[in-house]
Amino acid sequence: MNSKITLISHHLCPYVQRAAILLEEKGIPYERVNIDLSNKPDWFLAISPLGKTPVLLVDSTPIFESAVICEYLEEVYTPRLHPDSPLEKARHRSWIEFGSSILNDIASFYNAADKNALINRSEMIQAKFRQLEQVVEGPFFSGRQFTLVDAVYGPVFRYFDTFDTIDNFGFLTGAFKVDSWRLHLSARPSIINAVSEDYPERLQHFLLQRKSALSEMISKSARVESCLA
Ligand SMILES: N[C@@H](CCC(=O)N[C@@H](CS)C(=O)NCC(=O)O)C(=O)O
Repeated sequence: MNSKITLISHHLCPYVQRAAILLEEKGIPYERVNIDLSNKPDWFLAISPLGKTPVLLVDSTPIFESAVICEYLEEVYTPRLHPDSPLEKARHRSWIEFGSSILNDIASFYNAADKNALINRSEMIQAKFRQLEQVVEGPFFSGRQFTLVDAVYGPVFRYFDTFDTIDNFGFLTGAFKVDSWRLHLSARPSIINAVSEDYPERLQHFLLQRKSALSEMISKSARVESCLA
């Protein structure tokens, strides 16, 4: 009998999106339950030892940590998204870790308290994209086959669709292959469907609430737009 799969989620969480993308790529039916992370329900804390999303409920067994969830789905369901060769698989896992480090940089970018810190963080991100430029094959990370690495970077690039509406931070300057990779990922149905249609508005609202240098830029541009309207 097939297991009943439930993905305990948050609307904006990029780690949740990894699991959602894999579930769709593998054609696994599942239910998604979004929770409010600023007011975690008791039932969630009971199944999430770290209090974080995502949690994958397989029947009644909770699995936490996105990397573990993705490896579980990869082991149990086809098509395989990791390469067969152990060395190549390890290399892909390394670049997945690199993707998580970019997510940390993105958080320190949108939380930066002042303009100098904001520019410094944007340069850190730009440097990481330049490193990626050396290894991306195109159209996807390692050629024509969509892999787990692609599932990790789809949610990373999604942030830049919003950041690009705020200012030109030059994140992808000199990273042409990464830019083209980003475009291919943004057209992939599993990546599009990993968030709800109101994701951009939700992200904008979240960014405004940071009370950071970026929040200030967003409110300034909203003030200018309302003056021009
Ligand atoms: N290492 C974790 C990171 C998950 C994570 O940071 N989730 C965030 C939302 S995107 C969260 O639940 N934060 C709530 C909290 O830390 O209290 C994973 O890969 O699953």
